[in-house]
Amino acid sequence: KKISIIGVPMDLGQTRRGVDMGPSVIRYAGVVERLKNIGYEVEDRGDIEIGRPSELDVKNEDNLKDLDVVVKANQDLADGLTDVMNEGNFPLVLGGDHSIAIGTLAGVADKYENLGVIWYDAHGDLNTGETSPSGNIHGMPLSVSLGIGHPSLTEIGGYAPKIKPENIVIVGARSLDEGERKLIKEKGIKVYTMHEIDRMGMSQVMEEAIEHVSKNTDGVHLSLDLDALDPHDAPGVGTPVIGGPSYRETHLAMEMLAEKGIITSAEFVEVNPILDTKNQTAIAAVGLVGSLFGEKLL
Ligand code: DIR
Ligand code: MN
Ligand code: MN
Ligand code: MN
Repeated sequence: KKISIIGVPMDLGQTRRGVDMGPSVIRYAGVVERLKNIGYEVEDRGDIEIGRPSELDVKNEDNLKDLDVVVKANQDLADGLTDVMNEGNFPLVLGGDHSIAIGTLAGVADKYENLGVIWYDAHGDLNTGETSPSGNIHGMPLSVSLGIGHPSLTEIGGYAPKIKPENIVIVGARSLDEGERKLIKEKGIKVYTMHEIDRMGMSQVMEEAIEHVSKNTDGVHLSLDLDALDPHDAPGVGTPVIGGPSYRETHLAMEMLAEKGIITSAEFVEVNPILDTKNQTAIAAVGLVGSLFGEKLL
């Protein structure tokens, strides 16, 4: 199967500049070569164009920063993904901050009745303008995809919702805002926090997570926020939270996904080279992409 890479140099979903260079440094770390070495045909479709607001980080009356530019880019991304899906290729999206998951899911979920989602993140990304302490749209893509939030976000792609709460699993959570906790309970969203990872180990967590997202679904999207990893292994992120899974544990998670062959689209987001050490976080991302696509030592 052919892999189509789309870069999304978006940094307006949060306020740490530099994450717009994510696609570029992940390419520099050799993502295309890595996938070709495993035997895949790969096309790099380049980057989605991101507009610039006249002034950065301005919240509108609904507590949403740079809404118009984020909406436009996500609409373009959704269209790009529709093309990739129509060609029958595997979409691999490189961020950019996590607000781009809105467009990714808008493009991907359209092709599935019941898309499963693995949200590998230190955070829940379940805020809305009402609950968000920051007004940063990168903290909202999962709720938006559930059809909860500002209509200009939830209606991207021309339909809502994109996904159902029972088809989602969040892995790696250790920072949840009050409104997010409420929504998780209300919707019954399956969450494996660091507590469960500590108790059961990553292997058992992933067994259960895979079972959960593949039960009643016809495809599974992986949305991997590099801030899910412990900051020791992934320092180049805008919102690091101590106490995360290691590179090794995350690597195992990717290998288990590869073994089961359930993933039908993926995105790797939030790599910020300005905050990184010698491109370590992009290199980690490329290692994880390799494992996700079945790379093996022997
Ligand atoms: C925080 C941070 N919960 C917010 N979210 C992040 O702004 O809503 N998500 N960093 O990955
Ligand atoms: Mn659908
Ligand atoms: Mn995060
Ligand atoms: Mn995130």
